Amino acid sequence: MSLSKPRASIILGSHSDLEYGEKVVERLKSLGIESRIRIASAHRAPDFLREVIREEEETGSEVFVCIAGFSAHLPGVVASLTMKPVIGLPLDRGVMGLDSLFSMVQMPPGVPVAVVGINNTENAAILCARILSVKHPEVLDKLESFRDEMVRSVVEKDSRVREDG
Ligand code: RP5
Repeated sequence: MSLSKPRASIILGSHSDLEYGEKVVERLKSLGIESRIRIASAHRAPDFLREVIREEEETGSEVFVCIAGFSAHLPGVVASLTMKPVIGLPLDRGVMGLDSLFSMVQMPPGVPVAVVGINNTENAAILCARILSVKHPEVLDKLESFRDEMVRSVVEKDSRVREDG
């Protein structure tokens, strides 16, 4: 068991992204991970973003989840300013989310961002948990229970459909 608590930071490009950030926080909480939301646009407040990253690192945060829409350079800029793993969650705010997906995913070699699907708050949180589980066995236990529950649910649906058919 690691001495530090598993902790992540959620950075939003705008207050208007808040509902997505809250979903990520909720899922992380269910997996025993502390997190907090910050708002710091890469385009509108770049110097402030730099401060936010430093402050979040000082809290012991080990992963950054960056959520943004439109020309979503937030996770790429964060990845350039920290050595922690960065997850990008693109939002469907413009051209069906493809604008933000492409802005996040095509990073220059050397500065990776792990990008999940458009609006996929669930996978952003679970990927974050998987990264933290390498160091925190209590998170791994929770992820295993979560996976077992998914299996149970599929098997149950299969047997229900067989019985009905
Ligand atoms: C992006 O532009 C934000 O991440 C948000 O998704 C979008 C719109 O921002 P607001 O104009 O609502 O602040 O930078």
